[in-house]
Amino acid sequence: MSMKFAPAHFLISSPTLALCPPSLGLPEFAMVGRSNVGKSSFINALLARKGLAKTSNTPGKTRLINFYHVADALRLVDLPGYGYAKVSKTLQQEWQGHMEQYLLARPNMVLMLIDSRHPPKESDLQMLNWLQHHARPTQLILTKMDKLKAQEQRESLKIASDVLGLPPDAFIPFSAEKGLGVDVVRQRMVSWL
Ligand SMILES: Nc1nc2c(ncn2[C@@H]2O[C@H](COP(=O)(O)OP(=O)(O)OP(=O)(O)O)[C@@H](O)[C@H]2O)c(=O)[nH]1
Ligand SMILES: [Mg+2]
Repeated sequence: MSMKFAPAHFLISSPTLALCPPSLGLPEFAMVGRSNVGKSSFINALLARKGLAKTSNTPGKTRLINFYHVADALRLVDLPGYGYAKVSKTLQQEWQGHMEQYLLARPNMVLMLIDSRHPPKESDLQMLNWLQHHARPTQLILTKMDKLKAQEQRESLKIASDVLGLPPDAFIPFSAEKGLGVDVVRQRMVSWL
């Protein structure tokens, strides 16, 4: 398929696994990560489409399970963040339940995003352990690298690697702002198929 990941369009928002569209045999890539880590911006960067996925500085922007249909060859799936979304605990737990059901059933690969400016949190460790426990193929991404100086970028990689117990090369450094890592991620996804 074209490495351009185009054309792409928004397909549907599904509240539950049962209401997700049929996969039609297309591979699915799901974004997970804490609220505000940059999942929706990551999708826009991969698709080179500013504003296709709705982003916001207010955590908890993405609700439901959002499907993007890409080049008639694959789908990207934007998920609500875990962590500090500005919504009620009850609602967060409800999302979490639907998200877990979706993650167990469908994606071929999970892209787990972590904000490079902060060490991974307990909730990240839990998510990673959960994905590993269920043997879900996972690619780690360090987001917002443009916010860090070169030295801080290296430190961030080391800290993330230490906290999560993975080698540094398990993480793809990324910036939706600068386009850093876009080609590497696309390559990784295509070679996964
Ligand atoms: N500087 C910089 N800002 C970014 C980058 N990626 C995302 N942001 C900003 O971070 C904020 C959150 O981005 P979103 O893409 O909405 O984050 P999200 O993970 O989808 O958030 P939820 O849907 O609430 O879980 C927005 O203000 C983005 O503009 C990046 O690579 N660099
Ligand atoms: Mg979002």
